[in-house]
Amino acid sequence: MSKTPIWVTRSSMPDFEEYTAEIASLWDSHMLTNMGPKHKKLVSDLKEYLGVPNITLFVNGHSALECAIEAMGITGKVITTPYTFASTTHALVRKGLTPVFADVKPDDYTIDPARIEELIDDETSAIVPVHVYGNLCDVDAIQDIAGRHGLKVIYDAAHAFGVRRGDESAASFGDASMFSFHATKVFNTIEGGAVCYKDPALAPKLDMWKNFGITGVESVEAVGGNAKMNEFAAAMGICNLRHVDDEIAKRKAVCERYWDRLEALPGVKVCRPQEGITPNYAYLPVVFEGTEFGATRNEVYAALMVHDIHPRKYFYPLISDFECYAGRFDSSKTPVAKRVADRVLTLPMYADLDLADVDQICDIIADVRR
Ligand code: T4K
Repeated sequence: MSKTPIWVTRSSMPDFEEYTAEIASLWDSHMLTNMGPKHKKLVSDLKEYLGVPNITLFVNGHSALECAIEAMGITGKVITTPYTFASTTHALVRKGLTPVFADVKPDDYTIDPARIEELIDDETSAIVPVHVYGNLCDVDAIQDIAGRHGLKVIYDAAHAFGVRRGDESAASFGDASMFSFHATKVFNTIEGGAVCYKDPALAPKLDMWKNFGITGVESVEAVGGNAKMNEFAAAMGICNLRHVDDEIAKRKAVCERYWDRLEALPGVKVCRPQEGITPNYAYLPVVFEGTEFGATRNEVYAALMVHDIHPRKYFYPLISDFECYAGRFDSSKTPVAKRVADRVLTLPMYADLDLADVDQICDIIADVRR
């Protein structure tokens, strides 16, 4: 067993020398932020890697989503999922929108298209689904609904960097997709994020919203914020992108070891890759069916913590049960999401996690059963 603690994830980093070589030129230019050369290079590298025509970088994924909402002029109600990280719903609420929660599918925990249409009314302007854990939403069904009702679609693709359906990257669906490049993600820029989009007319709007509404040296057209990615973050992205395919291959080996071991246990549900999708192995969610498994999710959590192993309950509590939203939502209206949130545990998952550690974690889980 490796040295503990073992955290739910561990940031991947380039070699120190590779990063210092990348940032050396900043000591000549003294240009540390505001869309400098590193930022420009990362934009072009990411366009190529993701195969998208338009991408705008941000200081983090959350700000990217808020700016996309502003730039696209989303208003009123937005159909979304309660089974996600706080950021997705908070972005909507902070921009004055009303989230309307649709339930998720029991197989991959993404929004259930069959539950969307019944929630649409005259005030609905958009759908914000989440490719949760890197599982791709049912993008065709969602596009069909959006098309028939004249709604915009913005994907929260925070977990889906590198995921593909055939030749299409996860960045190519809907009107726009937001990515997180946070330290805990498959591809990181320390903190960072991006919006990929179809309509090139969005580019100047996103640039304006992320830079105080400034459109020229003497013109400020909107009450924008500051959400720019700095040069050190962009340099980290340039380095990490060189190794991201390796990163994903190493993650695959870790995931497969977990799946093989855990699927042998009754009452344990893992999330195998979806049919026809090239996954990125971002997270290792496991659902424990207490009666069949012989222990609850919380008992498994406690048993691992005793060994200084730190899984997380991503995503519990359900957003509709957050204290800050008390009295606003009813989580019993999304029973599948509620059920999964009450039973899920995301296990330690990162490229350099030893397979011996995976075995040890699986042994501890197997031993918890009564
Ligand atoms: N939408 C979705 C669906 C998201 O999941 C997220 C973020 C967003 C939007 C917003 O994107 P960003 O604005 O963050 O770009 C973490 C991340 O901070 C967050 O980015 C992520 N989702 C969320 C699922 O997980 P915490 O509060 O659980 O992270 P924390 O600090 O407890 O870290 C977890 C573990 O990661 C640590 O135990 C150790 C390891 N770690 C952490 C950091 C900060 C590292 O190895 N290196 C590090 O630098 O939220």
